[in-house]
Amino acid sequence: MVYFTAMASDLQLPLRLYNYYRSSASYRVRIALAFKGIPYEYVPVHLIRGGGEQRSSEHHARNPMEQVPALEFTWRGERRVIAQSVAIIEFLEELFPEPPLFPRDPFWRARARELVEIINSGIQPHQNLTPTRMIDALVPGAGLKHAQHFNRIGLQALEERVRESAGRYAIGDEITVADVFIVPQLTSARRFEVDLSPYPTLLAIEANLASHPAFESARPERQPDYEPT
Ligand SMILES: N[C@@H](CCC(=O)N[C@@H](CS)C(=O)NCC(=O)O)C(=O)O
Repeated sequence: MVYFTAMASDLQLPLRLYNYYRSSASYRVRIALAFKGIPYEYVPVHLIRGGGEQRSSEHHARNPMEQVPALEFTWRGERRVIAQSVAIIEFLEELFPEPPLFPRDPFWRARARELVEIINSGIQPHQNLTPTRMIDALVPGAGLKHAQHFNRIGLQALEERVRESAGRYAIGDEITVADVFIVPQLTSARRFEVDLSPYPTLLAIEANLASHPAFESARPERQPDYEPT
C-alpha cells in the first residue's frame, strides 16, 4: 500500500521516469520508487545512440544538464519535472514517508546524507560520460583511469565509514538512502573494472540487499531498455 501525506494529494500519479538502464543515478531513483511502492512509467533515454538522446531539445527542456534521471509529474494541475537523484528521492520521501529512507535520528540522518554525497559528488561525476569523454579527448585512454581513481578514493571512504555503522545494511539493520546509493555505485565500479576486494563491508551490504524486491527489480538487467554488452 502506498502511504500518502496530505501534500501527496497535490500530485497526480503515475509518475514518469526518464532514465537509462545503465545509469547509476537512474538506478538510485528506481530503487527508491520500488522501495516505497510508487507506480511509474519507465521512459528510456538512450545516452549513447545518435550522439545521446539526453542532448535532444525535448530532454534539455526536462533537464538543462542533459542528464538522466528526470521525474515528470502533474503537481497542482501543472506538468512539472525534477532532475537530480538526491532532489527526486527527498521529494519522494516527503510525499511518501513510509517506508522511510532517511533515519529519524538527526546524527544518523546526517551520516546517511554524508554517505550519499561521497557517491553523488565524490565519485559519480568523475565516471560520467561527458567528463570521461573530455579527458579521453585530452589524454587518450585516461578517462577510464580517472573514473577508477575516484571510485577507489570514494569507495575507501565509504568502507571506513560503514565499518563504524553497518549491521545488515550501511547504517544498522534498517535500509536507508545510503544503501540506495551504494548498490548502484558498486555496479558501476565493476563496469569500470575496479577491484572491490578492499571493500568487504560494502560487498556484504550489497549481498544482503541482493534479493530485496526493490533492489532486485531496479537492477539494470531488469529494465526494458537493457542491452547485454
Ligand atoms: N547528480 C546527478 C547525476 C546525473 C548524471 O550524471 N547522469 C548521467 C548518467 S548516470 C548522465 O545522464 N550522463 C549523460 C552524459 O554525461 O551525457 C543525479 O544524481 O541525478
